[in-house]
Amino acid sequence: MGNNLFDERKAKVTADFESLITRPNEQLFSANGIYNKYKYPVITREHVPLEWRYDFNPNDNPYFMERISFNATLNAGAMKLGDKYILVVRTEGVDRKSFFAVAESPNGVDNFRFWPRPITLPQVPANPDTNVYDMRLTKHDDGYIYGVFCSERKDPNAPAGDTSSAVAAAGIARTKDLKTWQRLPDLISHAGQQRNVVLFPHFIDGKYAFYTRPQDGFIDTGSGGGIGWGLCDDIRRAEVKDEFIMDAKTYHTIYEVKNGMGPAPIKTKAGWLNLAHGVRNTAAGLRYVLYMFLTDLEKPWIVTHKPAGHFIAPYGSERVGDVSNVVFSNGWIADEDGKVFIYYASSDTRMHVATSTIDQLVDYCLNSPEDDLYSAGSVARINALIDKNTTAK
Ligand code: M1P
Repeated sequence: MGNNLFDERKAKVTADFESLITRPNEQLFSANGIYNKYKYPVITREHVPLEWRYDFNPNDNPYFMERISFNATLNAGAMKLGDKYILVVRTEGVDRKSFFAVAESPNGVDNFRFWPRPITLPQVPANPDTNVYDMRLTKHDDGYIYGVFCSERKDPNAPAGDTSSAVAAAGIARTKDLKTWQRLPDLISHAGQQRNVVLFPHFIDGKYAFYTRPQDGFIDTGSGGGIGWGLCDDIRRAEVKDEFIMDAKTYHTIYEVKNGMGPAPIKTKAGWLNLAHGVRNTAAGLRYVLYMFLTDLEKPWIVTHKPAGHFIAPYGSERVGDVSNVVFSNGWIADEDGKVFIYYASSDTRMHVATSTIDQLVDYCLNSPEDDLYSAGSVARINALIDKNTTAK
């Protein structure tokens, strides 16, 4: 016997889902001319496949209700696989656990569809992850695709009754096809904790190179002073014995409280393009923005050009979400023709894309004034531009 409620709801939910997934995106005009944003987010919690959410058996689920619900899709790693634009999405359930799931698009700006199953990530024996998130993907010289991510576990030294203290470590897994993953031991470093760790794509003096973010505690970086750099001999037992700060957190900047590397950098003739996040404190809480800088081609740990202030910030509807006033990026894709797809999450809730080109981003880094850390310097830079424009007339 048919079940009208089940059939009607299933038909409507399926039709709404397909129309969302296949909705064309629209590039918006860019007043800044540096990148273009798009009208719609590229992946939201509504993009999570229906098979992961509903029991399709009318006898077991006569009301066609969600059995497993999702809270957010955010902080995705990105890469090109063949001609597909791939995101490895931090997918978070309403149970607050996040995991990784691959979604692909034919054009990088819309029609993202998840692969049939989430990634089954092998565990480190005897030390399972409580939560995993923010995977950075690196195609390395050694032939593997690496995913370096945050593995969070309860702090074993937390006092009795403290049920929130946690420890963050850099988890490492590798694959050749994004389907089957080999888990390696977590990165060992001599900082208390690590998050926002990124593997550089090339060997440096025969060693693996990591961007790190040493931190004293789970939230506070404390004496961990910024984005670090360190080498390791063997990725199968990764240990960074020495790390130094290559991009420091700095008083009265957009990275005053902390910062962290975004995706693995993009190689250009002018140097390596880097995208990072910076955090400052406000009366309304922490504000996370994205900033860019160039590093030396031969010595990618040396910053050569760094525009002042943020590159992308949470504005308008992006400002509101699960953790408001946040933009965060750990994935971008550079196409062969020089087009760049910057994937970023807003307010820890949904994924967006902004597009630009390598030429534009290099121009932005080379020709935008640096922060000289004083208001008077900012005024002097504005006056210099006005003088130039006045003389030009
Ligand atoms: O909630 C904002 C971001 O907070 C963390 O970033 P950081 O380590 O720099 O503070 C991360 O947990 C990130 O996932 C999150 O988006």
